[in-house]
Amino acid sequence: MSERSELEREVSRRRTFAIISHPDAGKTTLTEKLLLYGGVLHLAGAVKAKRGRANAVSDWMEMERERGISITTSVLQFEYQGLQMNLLDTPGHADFSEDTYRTLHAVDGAVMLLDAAKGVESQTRKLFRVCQHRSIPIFTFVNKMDRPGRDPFELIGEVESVLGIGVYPVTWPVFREGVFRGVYHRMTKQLMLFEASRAGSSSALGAELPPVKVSALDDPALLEELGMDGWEQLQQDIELLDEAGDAFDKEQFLAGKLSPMFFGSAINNFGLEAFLTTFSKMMPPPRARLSDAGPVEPTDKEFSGFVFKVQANMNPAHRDRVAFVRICSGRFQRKTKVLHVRTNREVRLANPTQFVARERTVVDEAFAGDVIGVYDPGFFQVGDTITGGTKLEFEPIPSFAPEYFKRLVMVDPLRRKQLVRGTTQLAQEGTVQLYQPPDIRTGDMILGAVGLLQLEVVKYRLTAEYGVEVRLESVSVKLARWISRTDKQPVNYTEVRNSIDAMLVVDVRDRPVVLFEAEWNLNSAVKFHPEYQFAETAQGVVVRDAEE
Ligand SMILES: Nc1nc2c(ncn2[C@@H]2O[C@H](COP(=O)(O)OP(=O)(O)OP(=O)(O)O)[C@@H](O)[C@H]2O)c(=O)[nH]1
Ligand SMILES: [Mg+2]
Repeated sequence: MSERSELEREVSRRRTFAIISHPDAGKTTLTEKLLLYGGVLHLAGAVKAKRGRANAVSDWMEMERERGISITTSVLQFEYQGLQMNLLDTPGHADFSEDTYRTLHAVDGAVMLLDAAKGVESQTRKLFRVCQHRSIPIFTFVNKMDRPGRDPFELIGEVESVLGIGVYPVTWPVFREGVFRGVYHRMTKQLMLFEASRAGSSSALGAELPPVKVSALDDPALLEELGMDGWEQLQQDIELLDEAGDAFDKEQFLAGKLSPMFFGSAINNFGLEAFLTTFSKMMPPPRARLSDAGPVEPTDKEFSGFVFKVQANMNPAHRDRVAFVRICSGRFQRKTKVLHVRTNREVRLANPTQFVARERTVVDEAFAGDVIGVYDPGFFQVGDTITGGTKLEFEPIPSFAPEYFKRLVMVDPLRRKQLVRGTTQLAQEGTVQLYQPPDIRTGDMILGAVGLLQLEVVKYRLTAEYGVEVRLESVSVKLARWISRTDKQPVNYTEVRNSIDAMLVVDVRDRPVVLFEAEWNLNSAVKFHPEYQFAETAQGVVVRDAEE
């Protein structure tokens, strides 16, 4: 087979997507169940109680396991029906949303989870907006159907009105006396029933797949299964959907304007097979990505990709750092050199790996659409482009101005070296912003974060991963802005210090930042110093919730 057609074939079987939602909707649970269907996990059902779920594969970080929440995005690869899936399980908590925003840059589609009882929640709204900004297809999965929830029609209405997107229900929930009994697939016109004894159970079921019975909607046996009420309800619902709803419009779907909706219960494996088989048919392969040199097609022969995440200490035994690369075009081959565009250096990507969470396998080759991890000696930054030689750069990934600030105080001054290493690495990862006075690296360290929990993570990880105890003290800083000159000249630090009522510091990449005590100081700086720009993001677009 020619190289060209092999590349095309490989790219066409890549599917790269993120699972997003408000905290606790069940992303990690769904992730594990999908891996189970992909044959990767022999023991799914590891996400049990909120705490102490020692086996959750994608929540590998010590603190995630203790608290039962996801703190950082996890990358998981599995094969399903000949497709190579790259799944990214994101954290739901708003304090970690920067991580999720970056991840959304790396995917071609998203699965948005809703809790059946809660519908569209605040964080769902924000993340959805980021997806919309990128015009990627979005699937909706209504989870936790095993529990009393809202009316499915009401949920559709809420998604449509709150998110401003069309909804096409692909599966539809079926009940018997209010208990979730199965789903009807409107495209294949099949009904899948779950074993009655398991309906309503909320406990993880272990590795087995639940038995599924398929029959047609007009099967008289159905009456017996669902009872008169359930049977009538189903006929009515389907009739209503067929009459009132729009037909499925593929163009709208691909543009992220129409979301196929599914119902189920991740923890019980209910409705997942119907979801996954249809998802794999609908989810598109990688598409062209924008760069400053124009669109880059995934089937372009030259390799290209960008770093969307850097993560230190994934493996406590190695204490190394991994840069996550989304491949945008071509084929990646181990041991070949690539161009690191920002520094204009040729680098050899060492230890390219694919993941099931923390488990790594070395890969010899990977294709556009794949997410791989590469060993990072310390020079990769989020947003960096790498190519086979062409000098192009993909769209920048924004980093946000923090809203919470703390002064970092060491408990044991003898461990300063470890502290500097730890804070620098965590800041380079993007876990937190680290501010220090320019030039003097022995001065105060100030941490800035988008959410308070981020600061706790830093404190925890400094102890767990670097053996440094720290105290976080309050500091009178309210706002941080990246400062640059309107005329693009370099910023003169002395001039800034003399003219602007703020603390001048630099971030971990040596970019000047001014820290203001109050909104008022910022406003006056903006007003009286038009020669400067005060930016809320280090680069790129601001994706902010308008209501905030
Ligand atoms: N009843 C019920 N509970 C579920 C279902 N799916 C998940 N859960 C529970 O919901 C809780 C949260 O699940 P996770 O999978 O950790 O949720 P998440 O969305 O990954 O949470 P974050 O990553 O912290 O945002 C856990 O206690 C799960 O057991 C479901 O289908 N039914
Ligand atoms: Mg999670």
